Amino acid sequence: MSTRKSAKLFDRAQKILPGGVNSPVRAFSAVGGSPLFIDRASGAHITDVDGNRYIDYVMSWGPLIHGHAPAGLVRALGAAAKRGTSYGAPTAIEVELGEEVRRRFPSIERVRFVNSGTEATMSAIRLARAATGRHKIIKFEGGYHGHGDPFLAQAGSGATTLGVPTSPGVPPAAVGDTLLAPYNDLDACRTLCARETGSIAAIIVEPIAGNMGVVPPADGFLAGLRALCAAHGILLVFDEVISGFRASAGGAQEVFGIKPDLTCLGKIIGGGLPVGAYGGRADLMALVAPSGPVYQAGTLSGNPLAMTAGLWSVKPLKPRLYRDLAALGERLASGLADAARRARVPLHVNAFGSVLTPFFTREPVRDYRSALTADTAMYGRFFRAMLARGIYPPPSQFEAWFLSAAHTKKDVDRTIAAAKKAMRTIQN
Ligand code: KE4
Repeated sequence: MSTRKSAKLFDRAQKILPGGVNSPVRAFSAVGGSPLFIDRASGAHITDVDGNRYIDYVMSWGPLIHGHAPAGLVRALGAAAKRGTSYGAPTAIEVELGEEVRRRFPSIERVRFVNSGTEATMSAIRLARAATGRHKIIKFEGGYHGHGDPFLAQAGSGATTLGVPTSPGVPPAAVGDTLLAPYNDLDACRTLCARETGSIAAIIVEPIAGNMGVVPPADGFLAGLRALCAAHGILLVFDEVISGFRASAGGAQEVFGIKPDLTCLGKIIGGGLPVGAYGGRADLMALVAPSGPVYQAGTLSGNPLAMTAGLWSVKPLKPRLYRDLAALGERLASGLADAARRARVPLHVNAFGSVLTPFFTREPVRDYRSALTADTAMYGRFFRAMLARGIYPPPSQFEAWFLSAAHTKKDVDRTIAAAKKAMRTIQN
């Protein structure tokens, strides 16, 4: 399998793009080798510029719950583009998508569309600070909420993958109000709330963690956070950029029956085009400009192409899809675990519906510290062995594998067969 054209493009790319990429995790620096340049994709498959075809489990990091380039989406985007790509003015379709979001997420009484998950979380925290008059926030070790300054403390995803959980360039003042607690550790949160009583504006949490790898919430964790926030006048912010429309059509808040004060969305809500959103209680959102003084704006916010892709993606989501995705996810998770068992490779697979992460560690992974026990070098060898067998997993141990409606049982069984062979080659 030649990857000569990708290698040549990567050489060229590194002369203009920092690290040759536009987002760090894509650079393969955590798994070795140089990144594949993708030429096209369809359904559950991507094809690189050398013509190699793979079953894709990155799926653009989550937005593509219907798979790559569904025919209906391509048609809808073509028709929308003919009417113009962006007006910088209100449109009917952004209202329609907003109403659809509220239908799926009853806690979101008002919503503002932005262009990324980062913008959504940055704006939600600004709003929480304005609404409470408080400055501090609690985030969780290994939680990733985009690259906004306040969040780059013990951040997950690419920040952990690169071993730089706290980034240079972030002045101490920018994270000085960011308090950290281990994920799934309610006692640690209680201690922080008691110590900092009256100064915490928000607790921001991935209700199903995806950026230290997949780590589901422990029983009672989310309900405990909800009660803690109510007791201390703290706003509960669910970062559902991954779990929104992914864990269910109403996200993790529907699955666990928890009503946050604010929710951040992204990924699926844009169907593969740049969209983020934040929303929640009407009294809070009324503070957002121009209805209130909290400033936030965006040239391309709510642009008609992205709204078209988002509406096309979220409108047809039905419970049956989630049942099918969960069954496929379970099949893949147990198949990977079985492959590791046969090869005597230490592996702990965390899964939730259509997302999962195989951690190369003996111990259960319940938080960032236990996730960090994973053998990232072994994950790198596994990644390369899978790539050589036509499977494209996330190029990082600390990311989620994503399934879509386009993945078939045959794809999953092919993946498991490849894993059985790969596992036999990765022991040192
Ligand atoms: P974006 O700014 O990348 O659209 O969203 C930031 C973000 C916010 N919240 C959560 C829970 C997220 O997972 C993300 C982004 N996710 C990563 C993958 N784990 C994006 C991939 C990348 O950085 O290239």
